[in-house]
Amino acid sequence: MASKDDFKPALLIVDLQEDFCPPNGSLAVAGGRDIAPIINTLLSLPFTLKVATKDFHPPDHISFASNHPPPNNKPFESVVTIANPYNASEIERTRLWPDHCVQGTPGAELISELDVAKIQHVVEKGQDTRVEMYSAFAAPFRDPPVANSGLADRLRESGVTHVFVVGLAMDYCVNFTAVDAAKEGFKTYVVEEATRAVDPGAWDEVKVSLAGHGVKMVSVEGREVER
Ligand code: VGL
Ligand code: ZN
Repeated sequence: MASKDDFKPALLIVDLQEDFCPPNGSLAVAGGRDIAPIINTLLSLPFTLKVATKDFHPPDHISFASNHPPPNNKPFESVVTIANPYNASEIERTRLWPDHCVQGTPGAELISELDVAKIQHVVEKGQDTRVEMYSAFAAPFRDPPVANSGLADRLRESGVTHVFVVGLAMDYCVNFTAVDAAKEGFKTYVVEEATRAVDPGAWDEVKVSLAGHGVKMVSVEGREVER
């Protein structure tokens, strides 16, 4: 028989920060601010644990186009190779961005529309200047792992079984965070109305990829969203 212990859900609010939101964010995601009300509604529900993540970069972060020499230094366009700092043979190709979410700047703040008083734990990520870190769990490097945030242990300590991911951006940090949550063994969902993409054209492709990793897209209506 299913018991209450079989369902201990966490809400993971990814990077709902000024720099990812119009009108002034340096890496504004279209409609990013519009998801705050629905996330506040989710925050009023009895989740076992409510977590917010913050992209939190030093000014010399490797993902900023401004920190690379020309000609391969165009925000949104250029792609560079990043190596695992502890194992140069493990490499990742990664896109460059405008400077964003710099530690201590207003752009790194959670947006004021968010009901932050209901958030119990904040994860800051992307502090290691040498690696990109879309996932709130760790950088993409696995051999050896880099920049473990401790989030998986925090969720397990609370007995969390299911993880509901919302926030920004659907095709980057929400995507990678949800995939890692599933890899960590949590039943993982992305709430469709509570996220927005940097590249809306990538939406369907990301959905298929999420499904391939066992992550389900759900709607606040309660039905599973068809893909
Ligand atoms: C993100 C690009 C760069 C995100 C973070 O939060 O999705 N995207 N850094
Ligand atoms: Zn970033």
